[in-house]
Amino acid sequence: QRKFHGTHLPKSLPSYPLVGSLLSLRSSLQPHVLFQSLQKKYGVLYSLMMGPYYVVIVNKYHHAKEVLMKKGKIFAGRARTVTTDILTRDGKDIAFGNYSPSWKLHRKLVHSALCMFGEGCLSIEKIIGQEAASMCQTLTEMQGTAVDLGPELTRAVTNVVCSLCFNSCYERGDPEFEAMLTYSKGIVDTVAKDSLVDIFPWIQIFPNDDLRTLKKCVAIRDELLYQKYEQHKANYDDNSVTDLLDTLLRAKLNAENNNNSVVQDIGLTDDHVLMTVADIFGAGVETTTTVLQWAIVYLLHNRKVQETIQAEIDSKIGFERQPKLSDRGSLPYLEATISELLRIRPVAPLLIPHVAMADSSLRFSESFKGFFGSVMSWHLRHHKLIFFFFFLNPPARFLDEEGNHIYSPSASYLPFGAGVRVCLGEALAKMELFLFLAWILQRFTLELPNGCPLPDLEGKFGVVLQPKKFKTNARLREAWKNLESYDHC
Ligand code: HEM
Ligand code: PLO
Repeated sequence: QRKFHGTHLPKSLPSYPLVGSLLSLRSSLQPHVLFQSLQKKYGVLYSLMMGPYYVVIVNKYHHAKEVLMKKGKIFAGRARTVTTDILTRDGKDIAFGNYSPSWKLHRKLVHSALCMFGEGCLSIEKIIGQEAASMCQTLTEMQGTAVDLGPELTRAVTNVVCSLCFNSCYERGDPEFEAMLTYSKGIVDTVAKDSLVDIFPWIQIFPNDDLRTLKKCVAIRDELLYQKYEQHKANYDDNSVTDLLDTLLRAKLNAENNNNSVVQDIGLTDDHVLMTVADIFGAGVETTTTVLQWAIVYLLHNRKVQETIQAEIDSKIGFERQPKLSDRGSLPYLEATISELLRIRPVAPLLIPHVAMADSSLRFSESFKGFFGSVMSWHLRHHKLIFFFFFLNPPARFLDEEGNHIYSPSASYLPFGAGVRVCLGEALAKMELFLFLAWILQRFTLELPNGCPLPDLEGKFGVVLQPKKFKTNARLREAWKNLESYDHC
């Protein structure tokens, strides 16, 4: 066990040899709710032993600001765990990889590839619009039936990120897409969810179903990725770099032309390139799809919110044209609803745990190299409010007196994190959420099918906080009943 000689260490949960504080963490509550509730007893900054790891739970904005921004670089490390190592070939990706020159380079490359889509001819707005049209066509065909919209939302979001990463997209029923749905579910169910094997790596010597599933799913994902990589290498043209994989290949080829040995040093090996694309693909699909599903849960629980958004869309866009990104300013209630969704059901309530890479301190406490600081963003957004009632609140808190959207009503609203490790896909995710929801609500009213219970509000905690499966009936609104078809992907 690590020895601390600081004077003001945060109050700690009881801890025992080997197991650390795990006995105090046994609870029916999900981790983000449990961590929030423990502060009543232990204060806003408290610590615990996750097996052999010293963890500090940060509950207040001023501490989070220190960890994420003021000392962002010091706390920019990530924990190496058994499951994330399997997923990322030992941390050769962005999200679970340590702060390093290669991590910096890959973030920059992804950033530049995402910017390329902001303006270029393959504008992101056009891509999302095509996918929204195709999705609405399918929803029209499914009308009157109780359906799990999950796969259709996933296909739309996957196709956006597929265009960005590989310049390709999936038709409905494509076997490769079906395989992707299956492996991705397997990964989400088994990776980075504070499982015992991540806390006590030696446990992996015993048979472990989750680990077997994870390895199988990662192998299927890698096979698909490898095929895309080979196709891109074969067709690579320096004058036509149109997607993320080409952008990474260009950087790799340039480095190889300059000096072969550099490729290893700066992290442009095949493994690094593949793991960066895998991250963006995985993050791009699972996060946005999850928020869209929460949006439907929220609208089914709050019919009035849905009606208000529809009235706003009807008066500002009407039925003659499709929603555009430039409508964001004139649809403040929809924007406020999205902000509210990200507050009450953050995709990553605990962010991704940050690790101190050097000795440092947090206000009133000392910390040491290797100190594993989990930034608790959940409570940062929830203090003064009672968790179970949030879904009953209309999203008015994100509107000012004139009804304009307030982007950040409180400094502790951090759904995408902040500082050096801030989410790379924030802008993309916001564009997608706005356009997909505007398209859907312009055309459909989302209803609870007869005999189905209202969807569960708690969700399933894991690497993303997902809603449980539920069914919806998307009813075509009167104005659209005579419309024949939409553009296809
Ligand atoms: C990291 C939220 C969508 C790519 C993160 C983090 C959060 C987050 C909380 C962790 C920040 C930290 O560790 O401090 C969200 C939410 C999304 C979303 C709420 C949707 C509404 C996306 C999309 C992409 C993406 C669409 C891809 C294009 C990433 C990457 C990281 C990340 C690569 C790791 C950054 C790093 O460790 O340096 N996101 N995200 N995210 N996100 Fe997102
Ligand atoms: C989702 C399942 C994919 O198959 C692999 C994958 C890659 C990147 C991960 C993502 C999963 C879950 C959401 C994560 C994202 C990186 C950043 C994002 C953790 C595991 C968030 C919300 O932090």
